[in-house]
Amino acid sequence: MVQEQPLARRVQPEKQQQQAQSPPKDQFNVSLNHVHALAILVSTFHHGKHPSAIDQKTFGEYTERTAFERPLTSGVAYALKVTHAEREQFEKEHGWTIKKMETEDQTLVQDFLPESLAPAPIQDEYAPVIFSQETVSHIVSIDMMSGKEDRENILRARATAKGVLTSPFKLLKSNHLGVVLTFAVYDTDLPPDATSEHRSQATVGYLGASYDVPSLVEKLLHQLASKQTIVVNVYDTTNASAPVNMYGTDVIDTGLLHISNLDFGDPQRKHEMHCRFKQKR
Ligand code: WA2
Repeated sequence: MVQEQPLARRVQPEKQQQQAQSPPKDQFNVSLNHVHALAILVSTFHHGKHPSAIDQKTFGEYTERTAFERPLTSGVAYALKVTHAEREQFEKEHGWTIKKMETEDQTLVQDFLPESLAPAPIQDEYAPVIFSQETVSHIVSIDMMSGKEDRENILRARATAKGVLTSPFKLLKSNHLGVVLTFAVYDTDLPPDATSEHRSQATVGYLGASYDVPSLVEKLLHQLASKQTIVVNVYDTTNASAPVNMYGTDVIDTGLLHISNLDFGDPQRKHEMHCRFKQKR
């Protein structure tokens, strides 16, 4: 007898195949749009309903089942805006303390456990992660404002009401170079001409997605027929005179070089992917 597969299993393989044929540019675009839609989902069903219709279990299942919509991301999470005055009540409600992001001493990946992290020191406000896709569950309870790159992204996302991207930095746990995309979630419909202070005040949280550069290059290479012979370098070229190498090592000139722009969706950041054949042809 043929057993009917669960819905997730039936939909995903076809979708994955469809997207495997799309150029990287379109894959970044669909990922960006879906992360934006997740921010609206949280606004509608978590902040817009009393009681909320979203908890960690729903968020985890929904984001796992829709992972095919964000083909190049390694995980998504939602952090809440918590002021210092609200901290005690927040921690009592959740049954855990807001943790500080530890960026040093991460050489032992297996030692990375949120429960072993120190409480966040006193700040005006915090951005603790309350919901996460299973793939990034290690960031739950961590104050995203205690990490330099995450903090800058949060501030720029809420001031601009746009999807914004960090510079490349070492992601937690994997220790791989990556970037984070952030959308702010607001408690009211903001007029297009709202000031950045108005936007900041109306902010209730931050929906973010991480892109792990080595695994994203791996995914892109698997979509090429002749992956064995292609050498890839990825650069952050935001500062054209000082490109940051994000992936790949020594560059050997074999004569054939193909450069493509990687568009993560934030016009303030520029990236290039350089592909060349390993052997001279
Ligand atoms: N997500 C995954 N790994 C990380 C990381 C991150 N930030 N920061 C360092 N390693 C919840 O913008 C809000 C995700 C931050 C969102």
